[in-house]
Amino acid sequence: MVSLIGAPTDVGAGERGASMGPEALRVAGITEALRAQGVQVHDAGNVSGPPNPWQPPVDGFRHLPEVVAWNRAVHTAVLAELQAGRLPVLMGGDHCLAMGSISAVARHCADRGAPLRVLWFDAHADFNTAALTPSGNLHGMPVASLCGDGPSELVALGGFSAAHPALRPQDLRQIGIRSVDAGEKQLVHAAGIEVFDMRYIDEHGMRATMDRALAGMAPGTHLHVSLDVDFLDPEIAPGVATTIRGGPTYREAQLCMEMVADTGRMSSLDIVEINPAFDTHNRTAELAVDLVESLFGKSTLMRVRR
Ligand code: B3U
Ligand code: MN
Ligand code: MN
Repeated sequence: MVSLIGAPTDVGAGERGASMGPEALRVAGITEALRAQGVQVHDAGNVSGPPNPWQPPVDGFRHLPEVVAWNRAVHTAVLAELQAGRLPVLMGGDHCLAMGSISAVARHCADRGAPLRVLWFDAHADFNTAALTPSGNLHGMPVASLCGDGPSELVALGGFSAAHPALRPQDLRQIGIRSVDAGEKQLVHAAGIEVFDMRYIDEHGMRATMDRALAGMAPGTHLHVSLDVDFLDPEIAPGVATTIRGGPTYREAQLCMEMVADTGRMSSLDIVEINPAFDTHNRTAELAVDLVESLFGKSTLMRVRR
């Protein structure tokens, strides 16, 4: 059973509008598409939180109290669905919300002794800190915070700490990266994160990239997918505030999702950063729904034997 959880906010972003993401996905037919795959779907509605105050950064962070409030709400909602044995799909909202969802997934895994693998599909590494961030926007910081380098209230979500963070770099794979700030790059290297950037994808192809990103999962691994739609090339996904050209094509993106589906292990999903204010005809949400269909196993059943 899949549970859809909406988190209509843009408090972590540098532009307004990602708050419309959950409704854009519903209008694009996410529920019906999942049901067509034979998946049982429960739309849990939206979590709530404070409005976007639209203020400048304070001590390196924009809207920290609001980001904390939204992430606590997301953490609670995602953890409840996992504990009920359902597969949570977090519909953002901006990518700061992954701190709430992945900390919940990590809590659930730690309580059950289950290994965790996180696939982070994004144009950005999202590994900024207060000292490094060019913007103060917390959607540029969730990976660092989940790895223990962030504001204490966010690092502590789920009972984790800087010494025992929600996410260990060795459990993370980043795919599609093509925009990383200078200091951020050093931190990503120092943390030892496995990054499949666009150059890697260009040189090796998406199939080999995903084979590597999915390799070595122990039995019982909980696979979490965090899909920032700016991962996709802006030609196909214009409804994003932070488009970066040179991303994966429609076919490459579909292959990614099909290969995730083939593992049979995906147990939670974030779909974030859809911004209808930048879109026309809800194209990006419709594309995301196509990708969700593939994540849940849609295939044309016309494979040749390999
Ligand atoms: N690295 C920049 C830009 C950015 C990161 N994530 C998004 N944009 N979506 C920053 O502000 O941290
Ligand atoms: Mn992101
Ligand atoms: Mn991004």
